[in-house]
Amino acid sequence: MPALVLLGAQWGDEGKGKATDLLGGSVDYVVRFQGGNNAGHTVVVGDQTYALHLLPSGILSPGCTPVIGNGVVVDPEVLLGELSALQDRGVDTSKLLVSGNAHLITAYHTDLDKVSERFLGKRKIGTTGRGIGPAYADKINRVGIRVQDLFDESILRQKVDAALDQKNQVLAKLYNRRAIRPDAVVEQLLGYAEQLRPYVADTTLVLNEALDGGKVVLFEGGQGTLLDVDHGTYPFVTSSNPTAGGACTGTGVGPTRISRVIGILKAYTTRVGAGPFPTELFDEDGDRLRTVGGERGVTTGRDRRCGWFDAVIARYATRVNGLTDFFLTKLDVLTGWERIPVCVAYDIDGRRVTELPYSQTDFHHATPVYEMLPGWSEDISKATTFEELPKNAQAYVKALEEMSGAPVSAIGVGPGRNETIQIN
Ligand code: 2SA
Ligand code: GDP
Ligand code: MG
Repeated sequence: MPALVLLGAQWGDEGKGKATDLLGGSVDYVVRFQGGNNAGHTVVVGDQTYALHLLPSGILSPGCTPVIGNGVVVDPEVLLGELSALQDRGVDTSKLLVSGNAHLITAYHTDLDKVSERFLGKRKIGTTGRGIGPAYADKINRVGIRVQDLFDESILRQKVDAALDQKNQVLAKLYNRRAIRPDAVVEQLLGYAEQLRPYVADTTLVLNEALDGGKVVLFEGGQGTLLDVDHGTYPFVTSSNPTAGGACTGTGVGPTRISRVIGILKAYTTRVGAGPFPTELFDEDGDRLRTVGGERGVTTGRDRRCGWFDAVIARYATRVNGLTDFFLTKLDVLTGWERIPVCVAYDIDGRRVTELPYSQTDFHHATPVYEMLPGWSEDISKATTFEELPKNAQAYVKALEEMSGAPVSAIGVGPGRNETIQIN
């Protein structure tokens, strides 16, 4: 198993952190390839709960090298803060590698993120306010600052000048705000340089050499397929590619190296931030999913929107990622419902549609067509084999597998490392 990808098959928060941690013991490298500290990945180890934002979840597996790839946007202050918080809890962080080509999130990116959301008003995206969109915009606009720029003061000054030139005019004219002083930005960034230096590497070379030497590399996605800037519910998306192709561009590892793409799929659906969500519930069922599932943003603390499982979305995730298998998470949260609705198709202005519509107008008009599956009332959190699950829970998993187009290879029945059923 040379390289494998693990990614979110819905709108994020499917349980990728736990799944990565589970595989952490059997892989040599865990690599983040997109996004930044907008992510919130929860890992529960024994009685300890870790919330990781920028660091790969593999940092909690002692034998594993965590890597931040070139496709990630790095807020240096957040990175150093997260490292020292883990060090305080006794976690060894010394193996971390950070790509010199990764772009930096600076204070002006976070400011711009917050200001532009405020100006969008009712039309806002509901971003995490972590500067993700503005940092990626600068990267594409070729005025981004990269990690390696921290080690060449003259280049850093030129780049910060270039980045701020246009921004200061926009800030003054459009938002009536004061100009940002390039000198102050440069001073702040230089202050991080020496602390970051030991971690910085040519991670593309490291990963390809590791693969040549027979090591196993796991690419850990942030957010989820429907938040992908190309394949998600644009414009209500994040500014990167959390789909499988992002693992290649975000690390410099070619697609021929990847032999497995695992989609993490929640047994129901959640979304945080604005945008269409056909199976969203506004009733007691939605409240119950939120409460029992603990559906609250790990980064921002926002309540997540909750709804029933949507097979149209799961099938779409199989298609755009070329998924080989699913980890089905949070099955335990569904315990106690007499009947569980599952969305098998959409009704769009009287038409029955079974594939995700590419048109935004159609998707906004989509209403779910439900099939009712029988529920179960037994506690399943102690189950360790598929056969130990109640018959109706087994049938629910089988039905989702059939509808989603790829086999289920693991089932989550609780947040802990051991609360997982492996299926061979
Ligand atoms: P951004 O900040 O530019 O990436 O926001 C754009 C959209 O992407 C959504 N997004 C997320 N959705 C789910 N989980 C995320 N991580 C945190 C978590 C979120 C939190 O694990 O709970 O704490 O609120 C995440 N990150 C970005 C975001 O809601 C926007 O819809
Ligand atoms: P991620 O962003 O995909 O890593 O997911 P988050 O950490 O944002 O949210 C998933 C939440 O569900 C976390 O609190 C996990 O501890 C928890 N979790 C993961 N798998 C399971 C499961 O199978 N059952 C239950 N009850 N909780 C789970
Ligand atoms: Mg999350």
